[in-house]
Amino acid sequence: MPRHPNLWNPMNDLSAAPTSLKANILRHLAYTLGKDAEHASTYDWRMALSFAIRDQIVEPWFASTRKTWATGHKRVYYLSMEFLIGRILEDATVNLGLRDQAEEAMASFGQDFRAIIEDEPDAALGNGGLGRLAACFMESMATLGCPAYGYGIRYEHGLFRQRFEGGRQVEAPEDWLKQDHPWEFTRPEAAYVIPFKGHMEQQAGREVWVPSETVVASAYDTPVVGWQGKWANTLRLWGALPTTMFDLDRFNRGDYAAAAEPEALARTLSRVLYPDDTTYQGKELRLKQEFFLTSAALQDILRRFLASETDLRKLPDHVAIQMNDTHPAIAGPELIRLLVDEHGMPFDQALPVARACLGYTNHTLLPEALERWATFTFGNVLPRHMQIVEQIDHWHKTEHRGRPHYIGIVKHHEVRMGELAFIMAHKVNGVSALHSDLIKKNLFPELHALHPDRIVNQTNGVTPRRWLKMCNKPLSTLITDTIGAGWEADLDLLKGLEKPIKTKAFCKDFDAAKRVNKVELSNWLASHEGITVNPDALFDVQIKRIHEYKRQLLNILQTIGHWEAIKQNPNANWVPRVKIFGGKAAPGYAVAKEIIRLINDVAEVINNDPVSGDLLKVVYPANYNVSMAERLIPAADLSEQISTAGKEASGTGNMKFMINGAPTIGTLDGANVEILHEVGEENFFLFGMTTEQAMARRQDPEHARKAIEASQTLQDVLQMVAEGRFSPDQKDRYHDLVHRVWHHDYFLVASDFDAYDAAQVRVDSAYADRDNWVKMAALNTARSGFFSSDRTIRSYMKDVWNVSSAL
Ligand code: 26W
Repeated sequence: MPRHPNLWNPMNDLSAAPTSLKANILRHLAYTLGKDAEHASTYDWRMALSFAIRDQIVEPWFASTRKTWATGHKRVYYLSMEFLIGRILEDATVNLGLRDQAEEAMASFGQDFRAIIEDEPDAALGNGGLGRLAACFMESMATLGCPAYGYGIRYEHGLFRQRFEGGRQVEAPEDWLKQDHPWEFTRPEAAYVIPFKGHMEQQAGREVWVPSETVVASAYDTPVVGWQGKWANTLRLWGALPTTMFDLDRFNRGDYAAAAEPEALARTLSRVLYPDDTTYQGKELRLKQEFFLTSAALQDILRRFLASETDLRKLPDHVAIQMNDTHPAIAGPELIRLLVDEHGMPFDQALPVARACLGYTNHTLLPEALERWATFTFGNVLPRHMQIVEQIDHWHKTEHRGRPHYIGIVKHHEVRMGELAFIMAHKVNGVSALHSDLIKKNLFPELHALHPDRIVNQTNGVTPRRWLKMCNKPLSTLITDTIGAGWEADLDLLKGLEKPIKTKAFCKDFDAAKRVNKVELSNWLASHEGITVNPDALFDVQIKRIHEYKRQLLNILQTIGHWEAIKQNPNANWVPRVKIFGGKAAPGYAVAKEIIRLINDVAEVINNDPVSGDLLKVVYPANYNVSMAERLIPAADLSEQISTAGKEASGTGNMKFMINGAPTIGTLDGANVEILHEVGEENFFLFGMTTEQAMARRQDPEHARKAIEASQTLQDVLQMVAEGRFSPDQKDRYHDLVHRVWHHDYFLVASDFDAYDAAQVRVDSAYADRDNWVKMAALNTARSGFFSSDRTIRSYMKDVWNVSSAL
């Protein structure tokens, strides 16, 4: 490590420039980390830099909080079981306008800024789209000066780490809190008792809940700073602590393990994130986690309200609570319980108050992902809430007496959380135009008929600070050089690129920026995956959770067909391709895991084929996460958004690719529909059945067989897989998988195969026309303004929360 003579005594530097970032870094290195620069590791430097940057956030954070109190401004509370944040340090430096300064400071200490940034573990407190959306929303609310709190759980272990063994996914626990986490402030004074189980008793003519278990929810606050540091909000995550730490009697009797039991038991509540976003499982621990988050949040909200107000009937004037899917849908009954049991409000008054505060966002139509609790489990864990749910159900039914087939909350011995959330919310929203329509038509048609103004659409968005400014320096520099600064907070300004795109000079620069990213990714793939790829090949990327409806299978089968075509005619004018996959499967989702293994097996064979050589490579780096997405998206030429129509609620990855100048190959699903509308058909590779066509197609029980028999390519591909071409050590490995395509192809891989294959041929010829391709890519960026989460949040503020900016 190079020595810097002025470093050895940090005090000298401090006195020289007491307010500089450099001085603050050195001060933290010495006084917070207790390290001398000479002996500091990358970790020490990262911590010192993080604390120095955090210091810069504290002031806007205090100012924002003070202003909200002083003006009595309405606050938004975003309740979510998941916040998929990723790394914080670089994002914070970018938003504070300190990135270059921080880089320069670290360089002056002989430290590589990149290495320091990458030393930070991802905060992976989420599974995928829903959790990442919550993180983008937190950043946009701070940018817009919308006073807000995010409420979640401080999971000790976030989403599992994925590695591949013999091509198979193996899960390992994730450990983001193993090192100190510099971004949070422990708030032991913000603690609430969370009751569970027990029974109901009559006391003085009132029903009283006598719980048999309690834990304490204790707060940890992370400030979330918006663009240019004008506003900062709080992400408050709850950790579980025992009400009684330790059983001293047992300890004194020598029963040491049992003595620590209460602590161990309580801690399980915030121990791990459920890694399943596929199937609803009905596990008691999950219900307890959901109630733990929700009750802690609501107690905190009421405490804050009552610090300045007295009349709880005014709650909706000061408080908007958003339920991120049904996971916190117990908020309806819990808010009623707190108002009625703790604050003496009559039920008939409490219900409309609660409803006027609550909004519900639906994120999936998949029936297997919709939460329903057995009344037995629900009543056992939350006996008081079971009563309240029945009361709500009865009240709603009475309000709509005479409906021919009334849709209730409790049915067939189950509590249906979707119906509960719908009935207890004043607004219900889907996350793309198509999805919101399908909610009306297919998911809640009855409730929609009763409440025709309740369902609204709020198309998702992503934050352009993280997903362009931060992750794609070459492109964001070019944009600023071309249209000036300001687009970061007003993404519609990207429209200003349309004119320059008509010039050769701009297109050359745009292409050059993409190439820098592709070279960087190639180098990373070489060092991390040991694979050499040609940076001039077309980088074709599908990154998302592995799920049948997302159809990674369609992609890999088409890849096999393409490989076979190359082998038949290796000297033809092929466009070289690199197929990149990324994503995790839920640990219990066997079919998804089989698809992962197939992709890895296919990669093994294709990548070692001298005939196809550089014309086709398949790479699947393990452990896809937010940080990997930040690397892959800026380097992508083609965005794969190929879900079966009607199944992807929105997608947000699709928007990130568009912003970063990668055209989409995709179906008419989720927000793809709106991307197509914005970018124009000539800049989007559309294929496949519509939602209606897909539904009609399934009516024919022979649809898959017919599609396969009509496609020679698909027949050949399935034959190769079935014969074991990609599993020579176990020829029948994919026998079941191929059988399912023939006979149980619910997601219509076979029926869309030829259309997808043809769209890929269109991609190849478009890519071969370089000038036009670059133009197409650049137009994707220019027309992506709609997909900023600032637009989404503004719309929630107006249509759902009725709250204004405090800036
Ligand atoms: C109960 C198990 C469970 C857990 C999580 C079921 C379902 C989920 C989520 C609702 C799944 C999810 O992440 N949905 C995604 O939400 C994104 C943000 O709105 C959308 O862009 C994706 O299309 C949608 O799949």
